[in-house]
Amino acid sequence: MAEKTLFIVKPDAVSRNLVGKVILRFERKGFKILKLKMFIFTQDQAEKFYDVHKDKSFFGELTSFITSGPVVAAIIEGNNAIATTRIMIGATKSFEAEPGSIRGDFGLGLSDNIIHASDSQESFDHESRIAFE
Ligand code: FUP
Repeated sequence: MAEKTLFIVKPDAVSRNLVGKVILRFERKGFKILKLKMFIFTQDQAEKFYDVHKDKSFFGELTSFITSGPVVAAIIEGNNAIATTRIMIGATKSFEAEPGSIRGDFGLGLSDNIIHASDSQESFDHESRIAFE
């Protein structure tokens, strides 16, 4: 079933010139890119984007990292997009993520963990509204 999801190449990956390599994974897998945008999150957008984490100890660190430089957001479409993309990005902690996953292959960080991807239809609706507003 064709489904849409959102991913965001985070500031660490953009500054390390990994945008093309990350996007390539999704094209190679068979997803179609519907929208693509480079921008810098404002503080207000970041706080809304991550509002599920607003009571967590790492919220300040998270919003300051995501606003620290340009990101590249994409909406892609394909079979089972939300769950498949989550498999492709790997575990949240890059240093524990499986080799072969995007985080497992490209990073070692936690807040600087290369890529974000929506984990449900609700988060896709919320996050894509903010990223493509
Ligand atoms: P994920 O969906 O894999 O991006 O992970 P979460 O939604 O659990 O976390 C959102 C972001 O918060 C992660 F990208 C990394 C960051 N984070 C921290 O900085 N510290 C933590 O202890 C947990 C998550």
